[in-house]
Amino acid sequence: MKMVRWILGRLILILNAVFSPKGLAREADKQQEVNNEVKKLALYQFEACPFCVKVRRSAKRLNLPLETRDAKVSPWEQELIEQGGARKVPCLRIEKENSDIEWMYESNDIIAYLEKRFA
Ligand SMILES: N[C@@H](CCC(=O)N[C@@H](CS)C(=O)NCC(=O)O)C(=O)O
Repeated sequence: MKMVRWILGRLILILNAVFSPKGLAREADKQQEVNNEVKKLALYQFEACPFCVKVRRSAKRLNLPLETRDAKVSPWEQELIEQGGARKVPCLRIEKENSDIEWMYESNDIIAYLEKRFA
């Protein structure tokens, strides 16, 4: 079972690389603004998780230099469990303007949030 999951994961990564989405084009100053805003976001993820791939593709489509953190390794795994509340990925860590932190689970919710904010 572990082997099947590993093979499927690799297949997803290959297909993702082959059919990589095109990034949204913005004026240089607008892109710089977006890049600065994205510094307040981090995606806790597993490399070959299909839900994480879906979110990464959305970030790529929106041309967001989104930081990814491997939730299988320290310290991100502990941070996700202790601060986010569950060892489940994808999870988007959002630093708000007032420095509050929001932990957003569910790939569809994360994608909707990114599109609403950056599309
Ligand atoms: N409905 C969730 C499903 C997420 C999900 O099932 N993630 C798996 C990885 S693919 C997970 O975090 N499992 C917990 C674990 O492996 O410890 C979404 O769309 O984000």
